[in-house]
Amino acid sequence: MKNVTVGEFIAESQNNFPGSTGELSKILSSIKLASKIVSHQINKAGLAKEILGSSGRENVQGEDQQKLDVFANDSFINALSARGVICGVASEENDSFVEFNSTVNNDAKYVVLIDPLDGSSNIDVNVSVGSIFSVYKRITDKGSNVDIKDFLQPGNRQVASGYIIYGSSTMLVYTTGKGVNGFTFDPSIGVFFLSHPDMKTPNDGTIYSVNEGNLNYFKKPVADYIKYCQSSNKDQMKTAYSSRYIGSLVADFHRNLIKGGIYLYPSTGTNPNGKLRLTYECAPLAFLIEQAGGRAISENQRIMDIVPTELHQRVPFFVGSKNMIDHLEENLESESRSI
Ligand code: P6P
Repeated sequence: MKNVTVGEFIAESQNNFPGSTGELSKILSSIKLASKIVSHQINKAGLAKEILGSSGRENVQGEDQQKLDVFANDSFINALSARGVICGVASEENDSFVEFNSTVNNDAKYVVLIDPLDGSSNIDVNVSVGSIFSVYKRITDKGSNVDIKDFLQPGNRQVASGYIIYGSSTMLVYTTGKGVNGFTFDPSIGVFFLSHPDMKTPNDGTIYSVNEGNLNYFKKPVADYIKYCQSSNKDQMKTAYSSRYIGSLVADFHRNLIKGGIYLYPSTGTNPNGKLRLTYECAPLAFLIEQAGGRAISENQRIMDIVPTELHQRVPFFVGSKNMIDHLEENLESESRSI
């Protein structure tokens, strides 16, 4: 495979969109820049104690905001605002959306939603973390101020989504609706190279990723599915499943995307609507997994069809290999029929 950089790939892909004006390409380039900056900080975190640990503040979720959460959030928002191609950003780290109120930005046609650094509490223990992004066309008029309704669109209206995983290597994985491609960062020359072209997730898998400590709080259909995964009854000729849960969504998602598997964050006692946020975590990953041949559902519908009612809305989230999601969905549907 010729060493294609992500910049070259974006430029070549732009030809897939007749009449495109290059704005989406500029957004992806902004995200690429921010991911390099964040990756650099994360990779030296263990040596630069001053960027580790808590910022002493809480985010809108009431979660302890890590210093690197703030750094990542600022890095993405600054990079995205600098190119004049989006009119606003919504972030896990901000109570409401951020307007870029310049004339140039108000004329822009896109909005971006981000989880700038998911799983950041894992950084102090050197576990992989990630950034997640989602891109929509605004629905308000060009030239007007961006509005909350621009950010509360169903996932099936996304024009692009992706993530960056800061792991043993830094990777950018994204889709613009024409398949999923993965790029690995070469820090020696500061370039992302195409390393995983046209990613497809296996229809089946033997990995299930869930916090089994919450098992007693899960609804019966979900608990029954997990018990099925835990069983390895040879009489049923069922392949033994493996439990793999890193506690870092992007890392668990990335492994399962490549190897096959299912990630579950159901509703629990402490999180009756689940823990993960629909707009900047579940919907972008749902777009990616569907483009790679997998599925993403909540308890009773496709993630991409849910119309958000609020920016930080949480939903139960099940994502991964098609056949595994189909099996879980059968459990959920038979339960709802029996009620
Ligand atoms: P729990 C990290 O806080 C996160 O949002 C995801 O990255 C991760 O999958 C999940 O929460 C872990 O949550 O409740 O199992 O610790």
